Amino acid sequence: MATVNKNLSDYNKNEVPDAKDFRFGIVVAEWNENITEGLFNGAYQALIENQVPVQHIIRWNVPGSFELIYGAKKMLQTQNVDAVIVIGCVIQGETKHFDFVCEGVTQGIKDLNVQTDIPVIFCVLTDNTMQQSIDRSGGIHGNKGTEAAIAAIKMAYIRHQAT
Ligand code: DLZ
Repeated sequence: MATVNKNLSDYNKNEVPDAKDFRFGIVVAEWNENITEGLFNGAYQALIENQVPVQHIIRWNVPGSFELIYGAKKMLQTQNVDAVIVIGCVIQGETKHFDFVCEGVTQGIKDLNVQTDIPVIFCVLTDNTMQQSIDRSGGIHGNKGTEAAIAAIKMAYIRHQAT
């Protein structure tokens, strides 16, 4: 059961604010779909378990992690959301492409957080192997999508409190 904080000074990292009135966007990259679907399921379930109504969750797909920047930007511009979660998975290959995609998406999402008033939560795995990603998308190391959803609820709460 979510615990409701009364104001920002009461903020406690172990408490999840009441999320039933918040709206969330989730942008999901199709590259490494087996991983990003696991991350999405973790995030979606965590939102539902924290009383977010199904109709308050909007999902959009984009081709790859690099497109998460544009997808999140358009989501912020066109949808009534309190936070956006971007979900992707970049796995190290033989070329430098990994570095450029990781750098690009990280900086792009950082820029959105600086430039706009709606928090964008970064749920992009940047792993050396597919196994590492499997382990973090519902495997032995948990689900980073779940953690991203809790972060999104906390940031939506902070946005509304700190006005
Ligand atoms: C091209 C590419 C490669 C090689 N690897 C990945 C990856 O591991 N994860 C991912 O999400 N996307 C990858 N992409 C696609 C890029 O993110 C992007 O979709 C293309 O460069 C087109 O802009």
